[in-house]
Amino acid sequence: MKLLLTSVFGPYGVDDEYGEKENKMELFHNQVTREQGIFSYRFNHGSQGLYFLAENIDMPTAILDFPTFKRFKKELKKGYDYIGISFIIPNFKKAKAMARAIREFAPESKIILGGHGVNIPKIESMIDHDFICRGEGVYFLRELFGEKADTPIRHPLEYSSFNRQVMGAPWASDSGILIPGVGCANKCRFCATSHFFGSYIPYLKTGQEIFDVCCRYEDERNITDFGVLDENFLKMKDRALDLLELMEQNNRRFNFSIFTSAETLKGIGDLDILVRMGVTFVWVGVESKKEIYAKNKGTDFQVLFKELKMRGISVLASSILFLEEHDQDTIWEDVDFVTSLSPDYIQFSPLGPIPGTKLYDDYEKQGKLIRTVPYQSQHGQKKIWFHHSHFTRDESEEFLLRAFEKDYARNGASLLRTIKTTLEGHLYCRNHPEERIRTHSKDYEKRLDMMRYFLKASTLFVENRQSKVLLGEIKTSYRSQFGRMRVPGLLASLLVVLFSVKEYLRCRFIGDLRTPKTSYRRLYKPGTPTAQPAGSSYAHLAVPKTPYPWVQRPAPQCVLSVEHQAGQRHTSSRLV
Ligand code: B12
Ligand code: SF4
Repeated sequence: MKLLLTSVFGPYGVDDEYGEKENKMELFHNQVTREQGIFSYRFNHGSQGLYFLAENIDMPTAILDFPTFKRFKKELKKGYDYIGISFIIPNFKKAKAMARAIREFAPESKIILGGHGVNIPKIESMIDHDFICRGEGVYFLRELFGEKADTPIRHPLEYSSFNRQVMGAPWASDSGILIPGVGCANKCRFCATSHFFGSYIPYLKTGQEIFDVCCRYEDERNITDFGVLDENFLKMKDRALDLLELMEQNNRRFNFSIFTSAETLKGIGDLDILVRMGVTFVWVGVESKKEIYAKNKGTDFQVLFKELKMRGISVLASSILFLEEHDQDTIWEDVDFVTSLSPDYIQFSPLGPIPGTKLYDDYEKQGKLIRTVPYQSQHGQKKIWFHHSHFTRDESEEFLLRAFEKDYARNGASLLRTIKTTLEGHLYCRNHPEERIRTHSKDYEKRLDMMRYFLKASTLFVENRQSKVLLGEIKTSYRSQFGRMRVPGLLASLLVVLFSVKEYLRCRFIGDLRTPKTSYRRLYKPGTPTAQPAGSSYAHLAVPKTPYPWVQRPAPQCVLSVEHQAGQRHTSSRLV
């Protein structure tokens, strides 16, 4: 018996019969820094759910991530007993075409549908299938295959992102993914994930379990930076504090980029705890100036963000446009509010009634859903798909664009904002009365070393007044904190300039599309000697083509795989 798990096929981010050009397979470039030109970050993220599922079932499983349709059809010939397709709502048409191809080319294979796409109403009559997993997948598959449901969760070791580029310069994959749990208990009205999973489902239930996974990452892969895929990581406060205690007791230093909420941060109390934990990036939902959501009640975001940033913690704030109370004037009050908080990054999302959520049910009852908008257009980077009293669909596209532009003009390039925040954090730690905070200044220093190489290219490409102001402040601060740049640093900076010129020309004359390559992981059974080392499927994509070798830091004294030596070159200096 064997299983194939696959994501939907590419190309992504193009106008074709399956999708739209606005639906790129990129987080920052599509949803956050999208209007920041060459300053926009270019990262790809693997389909983590597939690796997580494969690691936690005994059934031998192969993984096909980002296939082409042709490659997918070729794989079908291998005679899988089960084929699981993971898809989200905007990729409905792709999932449907894949299921049809399975019936045609592998009629013996059983089809399992999973991922957020299964929330589409009447999905069972729309896509060929044998099984549908609605919500959490590990326990579903274990049950389907007759495996023991209560086997402890095995956490895979995977890169958080790959194929990374900042200003055209390759940025090695040096951070791992951590998935402590799925879902969220808060169940905000619009939120897809909290409704999809019912409530919060912890995979790693204790601080010790998280700590053990982090140690495995460090011992086996030399990874100490983590992107944490957990909707509200610190909400289980005791788990977080136990993790911190273990890190400090065992002198293990990790860094975390997390999703959280105002309410949870306030619950933590002393924000120095975040510094001690190594939290360097937080994604917080501001949503609106009005306190519509319980998680934001009584929060002074000005103070909260200031406190985070002065500690060197980069803030990504998300804000929702086209709420019921927005008209063509009041919408700017919210844009003005969130941009005035000066977070390092802003994600503007149009309100999106997503099946399964309370918002969707409400809008369905009120007859607000526009039924003629196809699923591939319901991705949130172009037009709304409901009737709004004050915005047409075309206007929504225009307002969304202008909100991103406003943030860029008012706050400057996110790359520069985050460098400034890191500089502030370095000073904060260096001058802190407590030794356990002071020791963290070294981590900031390493990141800042790397970030400094981007200043020359930034000077060349700076696009607006606020970015210029930031650049000036940053340069002064570097000189006062670290002195002048040395020759190796200057050479690295020039290399970044070359990369950025090349990238600028590529975007100008060829187009700015970047799409992940297919990644295939051969059949394996977790925990057996034949198991492929986790992370290997992306390793060829993760290694930067020409990093800046002469500024290489001495490698730690331990034996690393070839992949790792390459990926190691500038660890510790990660933006997200
Ligand atoms: C990482 C991520 C991305 C990555 C994509 C990586 C990839 N390779 O696909 C990037 C940044 C590129 C991205 C892009 C987009 N994303 Co996205 N993304 C996420 C995010 C933050 C994490 C996904 C994840 O890995 N979760 C962890 C794993 C463990 O959970 P999971 O994937 O859901 O899998 C579990 C179950 O669903 C189930 N399962 C999943 N698949 C399968 C398959 C089988 C066979 C089985 C049995 C079970 C199963 O089992 C797993 C374990 O329980 C989620 C939000 C979230 N926190 O989940 C949004 C999310 C999935 N994205 C979403 C959206 C809308 C988008 C975009 C359209 C946004 C945009 N406009 O740019 C684009 C689409 C890009 C494209 N062309 O397809 C929505 C989907 C909404 C919906 N109902 O369809 C989510 C839920 C965010 C939200 N709005 O709440 N995204
Ligand atoms: S706090 Fe965030 S993750 Fe939790 S329900 Fe609200 S929006 Fe969703």
